[in-house]
Amino acid sequence: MKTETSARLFDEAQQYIPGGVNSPVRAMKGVGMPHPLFIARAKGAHIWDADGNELVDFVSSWGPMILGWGHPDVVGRLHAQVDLGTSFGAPTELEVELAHLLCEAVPSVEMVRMVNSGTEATMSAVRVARGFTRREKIVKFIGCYHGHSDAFLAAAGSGVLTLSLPDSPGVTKATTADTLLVEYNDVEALTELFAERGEEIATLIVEPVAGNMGVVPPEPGFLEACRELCTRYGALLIFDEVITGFRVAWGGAQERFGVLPDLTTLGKIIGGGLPVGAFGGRRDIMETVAPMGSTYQAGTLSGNPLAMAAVAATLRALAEPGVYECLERLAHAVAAGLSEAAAAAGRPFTLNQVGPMMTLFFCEGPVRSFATAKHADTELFARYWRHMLESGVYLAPSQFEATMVSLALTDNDIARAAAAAAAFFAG
Ligand code: KE4
Repeated sequence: MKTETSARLFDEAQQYIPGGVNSPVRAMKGVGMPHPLFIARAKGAHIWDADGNELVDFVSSWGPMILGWGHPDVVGRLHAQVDLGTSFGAPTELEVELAHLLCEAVPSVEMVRMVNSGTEATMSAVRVARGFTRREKIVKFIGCYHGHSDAFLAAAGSGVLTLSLPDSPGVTKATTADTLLVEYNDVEALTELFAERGEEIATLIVEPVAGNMGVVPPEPGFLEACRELCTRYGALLIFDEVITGFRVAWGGAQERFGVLPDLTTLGKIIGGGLPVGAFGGRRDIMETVAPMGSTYQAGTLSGNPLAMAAVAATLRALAEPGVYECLERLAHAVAAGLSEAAAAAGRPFTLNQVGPMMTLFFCEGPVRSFATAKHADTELFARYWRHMLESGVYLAPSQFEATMVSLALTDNDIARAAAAAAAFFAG
């Protein structure tokens, strides 16, 4: 596959942008590429790189593009808004309409605040939870990613239960000392932690379906335990639905699994490809947010009309009857194509899937936590990823990310991916 233009652009990009990319995972280091692909345009479920290579996309820009690219309603609404003005720094009618729509759609959300990224949403939700409970400790799960604010950049420390240490230069020990870590799906360890420190815990934040260690579904009882322990000890439960929101169901994972958090964070899909995040939840909690309450949170471009135009068009398209049934059908076809290929070749693999998000792990299962996900053969995954790319199929360039299904995928696209995977595993 010719990629000279991407190579040239990468050489130049590295002079002016750290690592040549504006977000690390785009560098494609996890799949042994000498340089990332620079993308020129996209339409439907297809992308074209700077060298003109056409690829079937299963990344969806890490989740947002669930409608595919160029959806006429989204494009039309954006064009119209450009002529009306892209940002006023003042409230608009559209923000009211969308706040109402989000409160209708997400079961536990009674009030919502728009922000500009998933990181802003989770950072703000944790601050609100700490302000509301007047407590400082937060609980997160190893392998879950909630954006790059300091409190979340914590690595498992030494053997002491849940001790965490900074996972990045620039993050202080004092910050991560308030972050307690537990393995995903480990109800026993979580229960033990709450028994020991429950009175100090402001909030537990969880990806209700983990997507950042590869896809790891909640085992039966796990989300219920998170809910019950938070209720029992007076902590707030935050569902980080930046990936799962409007992906695994119209009402997100909380609708699909029937567990209601106190706060929910959203991003990705709701922005339809523009920078949008949101946090919301119980009215009594959200009323503590400035200017109504004293917990401060702000943003110049929060709720800006251009982004809200994309939100409105995207959510209206997703609200159409039959959309999520169609997504489930497409997702199962993708999963079948990939897993049958591996099974036919007798290769060890584990497919984890929750509707339109999935990961094919290159190891025996079950993959139920980061500790087990780490058994995956990342070298083999990298060879698989490069084979799929050469076959015209663009997957997330990391074993520890998700294959995202969009409504724009055709049966031909899915057949192409299945054939490419079969060729790889048979090789
Ligand atoms: P952003 O700040 O990147 O919009 O969202 C942070 C975030 C929060 N919560 C969850 C569950 C997330 O998955 C993310 C961001 N996800 C990564 C990839 N899985 C974004 C890709 C990137 O970092 O470039």
